[in-house]
Amino acid sequence: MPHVSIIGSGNVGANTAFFIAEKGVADVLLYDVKAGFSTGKSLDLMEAAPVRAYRNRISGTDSIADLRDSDIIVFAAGAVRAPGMKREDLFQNNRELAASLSKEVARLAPGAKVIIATEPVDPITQVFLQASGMPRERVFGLGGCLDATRLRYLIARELSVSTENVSAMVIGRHSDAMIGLPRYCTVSGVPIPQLLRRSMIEELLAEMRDAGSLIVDLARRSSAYYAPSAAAAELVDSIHMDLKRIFSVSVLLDGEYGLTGAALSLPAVIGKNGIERVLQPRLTEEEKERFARSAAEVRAIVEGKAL
Ligand code: 2OP
Repeated sequence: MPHVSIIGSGNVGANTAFFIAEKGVADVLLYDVKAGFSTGKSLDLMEAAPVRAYRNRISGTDSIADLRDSDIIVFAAGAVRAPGMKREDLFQNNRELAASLSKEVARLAPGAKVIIATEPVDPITQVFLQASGMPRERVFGLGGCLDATRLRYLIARELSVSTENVSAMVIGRHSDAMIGLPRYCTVSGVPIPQLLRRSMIEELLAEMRDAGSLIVDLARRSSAYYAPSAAAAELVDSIHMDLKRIFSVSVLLDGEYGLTGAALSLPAVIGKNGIERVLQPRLTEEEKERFARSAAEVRAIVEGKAL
């Protein structure tokens, strides 16, 4: 039976396991370098099973060798932001970890589909790909789909409608430069520019952009993890069940909009093979310029050049 493993049993890792189990998708193995951490977390999660009625097993290990032949791996290891930090401030800290663990993943589970949740997600996705030698279809990051779930909530809140009727599209960097595409955001099929004033749309886009930082500032001790975990669990579900749902994920560009060599979010069909197709929504010239600028920024971060 194909299995799902999570590297890093902190808030994002453990909650992703919880959401996967609650949805009844698959058994989950948690791994963390901190001795006993994953076993402790998995015990806590399993002791909730009788009440929450999930039937999947969540287990924990201190041995990375147990990840052998995993079918899906969520990479959630590394430092998270403290108040006042930008996501890119984490790059120096998290790049070595991602590079070394990616080699272990390539050795133990060369056929795995890997979802990167570690920040800054676009450069870390790229580092993981380069160090592991795995193909872009099987290593991609949690970017635009997290931003889109936030925007869906904000649009629904503003219009007093169910979030279920709202869809949203956000592409580009998972950073202050993220690109929301209002004309591709709909409420029951109706594009939001027909429902909200331009100034209100701008306000909602700014709220989405600042959501991650606001949560760190308010909570003081941890960055967001419920929405990131929920988005990661949806990706696992779409891969495991071969649903071919469309999510905006951070993918290494290979000619999209004439660009290569940087990971940025674009909508993609996610199924049992990972990314099965990358979609290229029609962009305005201004959006294309912003997207190209973001690609250059991600390249500069990965190459260690100052922005
Ligand atoms: C966010 O909250 C975790 O940086 C991530 O957007």
